[in-house]
Amino acid sequence: MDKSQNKAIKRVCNLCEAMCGLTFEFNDQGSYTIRGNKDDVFSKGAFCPKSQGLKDLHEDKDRLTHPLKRINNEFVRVSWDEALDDIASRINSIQKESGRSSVATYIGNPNAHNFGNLMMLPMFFKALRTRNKYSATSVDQLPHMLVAQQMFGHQLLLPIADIDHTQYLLILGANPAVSNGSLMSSAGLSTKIKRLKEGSGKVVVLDPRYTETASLASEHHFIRPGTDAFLLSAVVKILLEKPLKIGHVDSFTRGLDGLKELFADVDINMVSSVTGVAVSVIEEISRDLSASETAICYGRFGVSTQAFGTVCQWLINLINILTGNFDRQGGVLFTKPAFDVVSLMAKSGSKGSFNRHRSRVRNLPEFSGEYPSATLADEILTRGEGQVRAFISIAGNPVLSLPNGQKMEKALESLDFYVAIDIYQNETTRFADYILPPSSSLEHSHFDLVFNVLATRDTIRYSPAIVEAGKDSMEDWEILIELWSRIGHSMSWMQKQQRKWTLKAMRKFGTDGMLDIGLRIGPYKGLSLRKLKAQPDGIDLGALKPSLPGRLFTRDKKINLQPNPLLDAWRMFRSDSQWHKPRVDHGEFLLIGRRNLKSNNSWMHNLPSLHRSKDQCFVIMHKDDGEKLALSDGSQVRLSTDVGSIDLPVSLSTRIMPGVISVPHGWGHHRPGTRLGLAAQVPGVSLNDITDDTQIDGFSGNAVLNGQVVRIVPL
Ligand SMILES: Nc1nc2c(c(=O)[nH]1)N[C@H]1C(S)=C(S)[C@@H](COP(=O)(O)OP(=O)(O)OC[C@H]3O[C@@H](n4cnc5c(=O)[nH]c(N)nc54)[C@H](O)[C@@H]3O)O[C@H]1N2
Ligand SMILES: Nc1nc2c(c(=O)[nH]1)N[C@H]1C(S)=C(S)[C@@H](COP(=O)(O)OP(=O)(O)OC[C@H]3O[C@@H](n4cnc5c(=O)[nH]c(N)nc54)[C@H](O)[C@@H]3O)O[C@H]1N2
Ligand code: SF4
Ligand SMILES: [Mo]
Repeated sequence: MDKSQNKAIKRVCNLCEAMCGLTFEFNDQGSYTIRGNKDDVFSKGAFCPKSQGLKDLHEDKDRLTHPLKRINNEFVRVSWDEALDDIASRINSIQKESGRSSVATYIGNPNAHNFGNLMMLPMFFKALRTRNKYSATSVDQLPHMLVAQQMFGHQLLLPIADIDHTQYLLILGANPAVSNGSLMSSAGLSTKIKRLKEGSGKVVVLDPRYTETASLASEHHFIRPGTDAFLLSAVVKILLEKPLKIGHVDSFTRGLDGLKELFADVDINMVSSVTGVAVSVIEEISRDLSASETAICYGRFGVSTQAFGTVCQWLINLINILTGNFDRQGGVLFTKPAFDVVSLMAKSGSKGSFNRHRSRVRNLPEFSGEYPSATLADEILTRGEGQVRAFISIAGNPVLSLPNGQKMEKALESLDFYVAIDIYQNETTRFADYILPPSSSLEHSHFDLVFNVLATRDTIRYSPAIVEAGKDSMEDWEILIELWSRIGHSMSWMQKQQRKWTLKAMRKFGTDGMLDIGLRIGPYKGLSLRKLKAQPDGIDLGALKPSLPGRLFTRDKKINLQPNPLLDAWRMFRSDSQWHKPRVDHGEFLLIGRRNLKSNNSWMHNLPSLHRSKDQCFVIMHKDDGEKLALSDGSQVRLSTDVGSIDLPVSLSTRIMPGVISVPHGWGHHRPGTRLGLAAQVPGVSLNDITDDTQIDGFSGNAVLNGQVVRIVPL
């Protein structure tokens, strides 16, 4: 099909969680422009500058288009068959020699936006049968998922903020005006926040920096990094001291007894001195949360990637339940997605698991079959039985994304065998023996399996390909299935036959076939891919509605307010006495991160349309702190930790809490062996060269990326 004949193709952007509907308008020459689709049932025309990167990404000369094999330290082009056969035989022989778990895998963030991979990965892992699985989950939202699994019975059953209908929104550790929202898919969030404030509603932001979101809100208060668990426990204590109005959730909630006693000795004055938030503010927030007609407590990345991230997410759920805002319009609710992957996972026994086994080197708990990524390098570098010898990364850039990236580099260098499925030869994949590049996302159809589960409104949209796929190209999932069909040992004749049939069926029906089945067996009767395709602007399935207790996946169909593991996390938090008086000496600062609207984690810095903006990689420091260190705007400083040091310029500001510095991650692309022409010219260094991998949420193992102590000296 020659797509250039079409005037316009509608497609959902796959770059972030906001799922904006876009229109690709073609001219007679077959070139196209990208704009927001006003008729889109979900996003109604909202979009951001990153959308322009879709075209750049497709046209990027540095984007790999055929398999590469390392021979004598040079990457050379090889055929798909040669690569796939050799990789499978190497993996098979390493597993045979050193055991299944001697091969590790790492799944990066773009997989969450990739329908084919989400469908294929469980099968792939089943064939690989390694315990050494890692992903970006444990440097991000692991606490959300762990808490959901413990309280609601399913790792993906996350309560979603009904931002379209609420009166009061408390935001902690999130900057949706830049990130466009996370675990709250909703296009045009800045407008929604502004509208809420300008109407009768109220938006309060607690953040160590006066962020872009804070500037849209009714109120902003600085909070000391890493101390949200204190603040949230004070709010819970205050709520429990008043008569509760839990609403209909009361009849299917377990564990209300004894909750008040658990929080009885939380000292609000102490909380105020630890967090830096005034007692009156803590009281007002508590009052507003319980007195507003509808209210939401929403805490995201900044509160999950801290020392007590699991406690934070548990307390946030408690707050929404105790204020009567759970499973209620204007509060938080569960979605009813047309492709109900939540129920399908439950049927296949994937509701989530915790602590069934522990990692070899640091004895960290597994979650849903994965170990915390902060210990991936340890498992590769630490000798002994069970050491990882081979590695497969799928759309991940652990060198720039995991704490202690330099240790990760050493680990990758030491491997016997490494295969990367990735579109770039970048900081991580340059160490690979093979890089297998998938086709560009515009070359195939797209469907959001995960983010429809996390959206603030139930809708469904199908995204066709925009351009014709290259002749010799393979989609991500096709690479996976070809590898899958080649790996594994001692299969029975029957198993081999089953694999052959599955391979044949998958090749024939593809991702669209899988999508069609998912829709047909989903909760909306009569839906099919054919019907969906007939609606290029999507189908609106309505606002979020109460769904409990039916939607719960706990055995007793009750919400568990006090699951034992979360009580353990709570006790760990309460007994960490050293932490009650965090010490920051002269010249030391608490580190927080920062995202930029024209960037996405570590991998969109090679795109001309996003590249034109100014240098984004600098330190933001409070003016008074800068003066104490005799710094002025633009001064170079050295940031160091026990792990390493980096040099960056500072920007002095009053829009950050004194004693705190903010640095973005995902920069530093000029390393030898990368092929990122534009990105390599951008100034910047990798923040994760100094973040300490031993600092984790002691309960879940999630990385601490906010609140680490950094020493600063002027250069
Ligand atoms: N200090 C600090 N560290 C952080 C964060 C932070 O805020 N501060 N944020 C954390 C968060 S939230 C996350 S999610 C992680 C992300 O961590 P990762 O997922 O490891 O890293 P990304 O930067 O998303 O890199 C994505 C990789 O996928 C490749 N890629 C892009 N599209 C495709 C595709 O379609 N197919 C394939 N096969 N490859 C593709 C890119 O080239 C790149 O190598 O980083 C975390 N690390
Ligand atoms: N433009 C752009 N959009 C993105 C991404 C990107 O890199 N660029 N990445 C995507 C990904 S993978 C994710 S996970 C989402 C994340 O999206 P969000 O969850 O919105 O996270 P961030 O934008 O990192 O904002 C985190 C906020 O937490 C604050 N913070 C840091 N430490 C603390 C603390 O201890 N307490 C409190 N209360 N606040 C703290 C930071 O100052 C920051 O403002 O964004 C996604 N969208
Ligand atoms: S907000 Fe996210 S989904 Fe929307 S256009 Fe920007 S990158 Fe794409
Ligand atoms: Mo993320």
